[in-house]
Amino acid sequence: MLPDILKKDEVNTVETWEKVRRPEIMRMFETWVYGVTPVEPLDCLEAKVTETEYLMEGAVKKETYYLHMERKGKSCGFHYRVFSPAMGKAAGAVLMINPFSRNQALDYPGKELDHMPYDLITACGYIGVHADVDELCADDAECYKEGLWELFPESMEGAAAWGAIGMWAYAASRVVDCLIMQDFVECGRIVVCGCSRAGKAALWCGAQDERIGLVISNVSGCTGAAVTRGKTGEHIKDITTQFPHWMCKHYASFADREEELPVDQHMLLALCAPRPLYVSSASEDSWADPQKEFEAAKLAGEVYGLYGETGLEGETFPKADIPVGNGFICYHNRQGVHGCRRYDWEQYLPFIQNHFN
Ligand code: GTR
Repeated sequence: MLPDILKKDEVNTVETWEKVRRPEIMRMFETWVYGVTPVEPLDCLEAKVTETEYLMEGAVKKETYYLHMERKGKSCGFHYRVFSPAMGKAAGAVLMINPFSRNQALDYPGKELDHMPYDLITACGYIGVHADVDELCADDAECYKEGLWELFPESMEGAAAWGAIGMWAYAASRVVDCLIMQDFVECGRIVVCGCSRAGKAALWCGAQDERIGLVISNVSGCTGAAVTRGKTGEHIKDITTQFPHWMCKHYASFADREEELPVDQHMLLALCAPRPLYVSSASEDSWADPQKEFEAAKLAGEVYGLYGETGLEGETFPKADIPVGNGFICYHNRQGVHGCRRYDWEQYLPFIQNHFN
């Protein structure tokens, strides 16, 4: 049985959601799934431009930044690229978490223009930001602790210590700090997005960082947007065996006993409320399970309802390439395989424009 987000209507006001139930669900995700994000401040957080170039005959400015962090004598950092429309202040920012830059074997994020389509994003008047978060936490069970982990040694003990997904989400929030500090965009007009493992990180980032105004999950599947109980394809046992460094150690203890996990992923989506949320799947991606991603997106609507907003109520699982939802939650199941494609962005961008403009 799925845990009930609103405890069978026991939670029926925004106030009890925000003061009681939401913090309770946050704590459960920290403790049992992604691990605890440290709250201790950094001693230094600084982003500097290392390279500037112009693309598309000068229509797009590309700046590469290095974000440097320090705490208690240790330091680490990573690069992110900002693609800006040449004219005027941006109407918003689309931040794409990219943990794939070191891993050449992963080709499904596709070409840069599929994964970070700066031409489409800047044409809408937004900046596109592509953050190479694996530079501060490698996607590697052997060495993921070399980097960001070392900045918070005291909070990193035990089975609820964070894993790579938590660290990538944290890194994305530090990019948000810089975008706001440098006056690129206003707080609340930042979208966080990710494909697959980065989609899981984007959802966790959006749940924790309420400065993010809109959240997009692209094929995030198991431990991302898909309800775990009853799903096809990847399960806790598979993900924690293949990628033991992604989540906290507690999570692996729920392999083959998913029914006992105090949360399920529809509750993670609900933590985005009342901010607009887009979930998308790919029709041939049964490992991620499109039906269960849709189910989670639909269930999350209960919390949007508390705020008087519409989710996906009344919708049934759609045919491929038919986007559904015209409120605060939208969904599509793109025809094809796992990955992020231009088709996906062609649906996300009007959704963002609808809510930001
Ligand atoms: C799958 C993996 C998933 C998903 C994705 C990825 O093979 O099992 O959990 O996140 O690919 O590599 O990012």
